[in-house]
Order: sequence, then structure tokens, then C-alpha cells
Amino acid sequence: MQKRLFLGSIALAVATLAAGGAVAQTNTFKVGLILPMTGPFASTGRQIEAAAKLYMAQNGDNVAGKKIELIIKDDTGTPDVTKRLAQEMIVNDKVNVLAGFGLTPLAFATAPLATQSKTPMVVMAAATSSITQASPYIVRTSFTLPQVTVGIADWAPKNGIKKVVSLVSDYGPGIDAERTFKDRFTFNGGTVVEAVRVPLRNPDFAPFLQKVRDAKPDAVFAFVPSGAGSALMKQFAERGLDKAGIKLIATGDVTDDDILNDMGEVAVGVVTSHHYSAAHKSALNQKFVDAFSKANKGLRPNFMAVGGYDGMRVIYEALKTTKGKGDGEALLGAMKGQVFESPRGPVFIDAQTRDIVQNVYIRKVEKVGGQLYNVEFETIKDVKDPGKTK
Ligand code: VNL
Repeated sequence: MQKRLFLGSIALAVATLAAGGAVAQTNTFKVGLILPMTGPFASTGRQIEAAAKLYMAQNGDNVAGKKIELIIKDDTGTPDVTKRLAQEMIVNDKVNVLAGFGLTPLAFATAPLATQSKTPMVVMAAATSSITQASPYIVRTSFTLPQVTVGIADWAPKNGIKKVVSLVSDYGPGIDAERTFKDRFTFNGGTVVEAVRVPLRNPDFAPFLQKVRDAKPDAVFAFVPSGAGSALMKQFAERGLDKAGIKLIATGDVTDDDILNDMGEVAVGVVTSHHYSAAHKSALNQKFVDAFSKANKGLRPNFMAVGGYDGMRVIYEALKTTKGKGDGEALLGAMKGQVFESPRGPVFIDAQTRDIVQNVYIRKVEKVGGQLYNVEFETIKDVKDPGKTK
């Protein structure tokens, strides 16, 4: 095994893998799941891990004659760590598929490794539009910010909201949300009077919200990543924006099902657009929510969980279609074009863009049986990511 000599050198090891040495001929099929399990985005890791395990518990770990092995590693939400873990998984563990990717910078850090080693990379969370263009081996089962922003930018001006300040986390998905909202809302006759960006890490929303209050808009349009919505909501109330008659509209990342119930009265009535709500009415979703909750001490699944659950589905079905062949190119081909019913509704992996096409729902936070839920009241069918040029 000449390859062993190269293991010390990352570049050479990857070059060797690209030459076809990647997949060991064994009866195991390895999925390398890299997630933020600790740090500020740990809730995303916990949700996706729980969902992936649920999918396996429901569908078995034997697929097309292979035993599925899930290798879970914590990247703490740090791109350098994600990249190193992916490298180790490709070279040492010889994983057949890489999966996870809780945030945009983590997906971008790994994309070149997927390309070099020809390993399919299933992005279950990160949602900047351009991620799928970073490697032809990327397939996405989450969503994109432009995809879920158009809905609320159409809804708002029809519902008396004409003047908006946007407030987003200052990185890929936030900038996608800011741009998409402005373009669409302006096209619809509205005005974005100010575009505020807050740091991704440890944001102190107070000074920004003060600025917003002074601008006296009809509403704030917000995007912050999963987990950060509680702090935003709390500050929104503490700064008296709701009392000043300023509405909050957002993508569903803000009223994230994982934390929504703890937000309290201030969240009631907030309208958002998103691709998944735990309150989505379908038999499949009811089953998913019940099983997820039962397996995780009552935890409610959020949109991250659904991205993880569907990501496992895409991997399982690709393995079946290729009759147990772990070959990256064949798997990738079998991931493209999959059509299925997800707990979120009908979905489709567009073979051209490798991105997910799905319904986007307009929802309002309401109290249902004493609990806060994003109740869907309008459906925009089969939304493609509008952030792509082709
Ligand atoms: C991203 C987008 C992350 C949306 C999120 O939560 C989110 C990302 C951690 O692309 O980084 O809700």
C-alpha cells in the first residue's frame, strides 16, 4: 500500500484519493456527519444528529447489502476544524459520503475536499445560495435564504407594510436575505429605509434596535441563524419596538421551533416565511414530530432536523439505486433528481443545481394548546432557489 506513505501529506493523500483509492471494498458504508455539537450553534448539531439517528432507527442500518455506519464529529462551528475533520474522514475513515455542515463557512471550507476526493457532500443546514456552486459534489437538503425570503417580501406590502428596516447577521445567508428582501420588496412598491447588519458571533442587538426604532419603519425584516432568535426577540421587546407599533417580520430561522416556545407573548403574531414548521399539517409530519419527540425527551424538531432527516433519505435511496456501490460519482448521480415527500411537504433535488426545490409557507406564530407554533396559512408551491442564475 503505497498510499500509506502519503498519509502525512494532506495534498498528496487527497490526490491519491482522487485517483480512485478512496473507497475501501468492505461491507460497511460510512457516512461522515460533521456538526457543531458544542459552541453557540450546538442546537443545530443536536437537532441534525437526532434526526439522522431517527431516520436510521426507522429504516434500519442495512441498505443494499451494506451496513451503514454513521461517524459523528463535532466541529464546534469552526471552519478550520470542519476542514480537518473532513480530511481525516476522507483519508483515514474512507467515508463514502460527507454530511452535516451547520453553517455556511463550514460548508465552504470543506467543498474543495469533496471535489478533490470525489466524495458526495450532503449539506443539511447551511443555506447561502452559492454553496452548491462551490463543488459539483454538493447536494443540499436544507434550503436557501433567497428561497424563503421572497415569500415574506411578497406578503408584507399586501398587508400594510410599506417601510422596512432590514436587520441581518453579517455573513453569507444574512446578505442573501438582505439583498433578496430589498429587491423583491422594492419591486412590490415598498421601501427599505435602512439595512442593518449585526455580527454573527455574540451579537448585541440593543444598539441596532435603537437605530431601528429611531427610523420609525412599519416593520423590521430580520434574519438571524437558528438559535439566535430568542435574543433578538427579547431585545425587540425590551427596546419597546413592539409598543412603538413596529412589526417584526422574518424568515423562519428567527421563530425557530427549537426555541419558539420559550419566547413568550412577544412572539405571538409574528409572520415569517419558511419551508418547515413542526405544525405542518400532514400525516407524515405528525409521525415525524411524534417519533422525534419520543426519542429525544420531548424535543420538538426544527427545520435543521428536517434537513438532516431528508439528507439521510437522499443517501439511503442513492445507495439503493446504485445497488450498494459506494462509488462517489454513482452515488452523486443517484442523489440528483430524487423526488419525495418530506415532513415539510413535497420536495425535489434539482439535478441541474443539486439544490432542493420545495414549498415555502407563510406562517404566523399562534398559541395552539398552550404552546407556541408557526401556523402555516399560505403555500407557495415548488419554489426554486431564486439566488441562482441558471
Ligand atoms: C445558516 C443559515 C445557519 C440559516 C443557520 O443556523 C440558519 C448558514 C445555524 O448558512 O450559516 O438558520
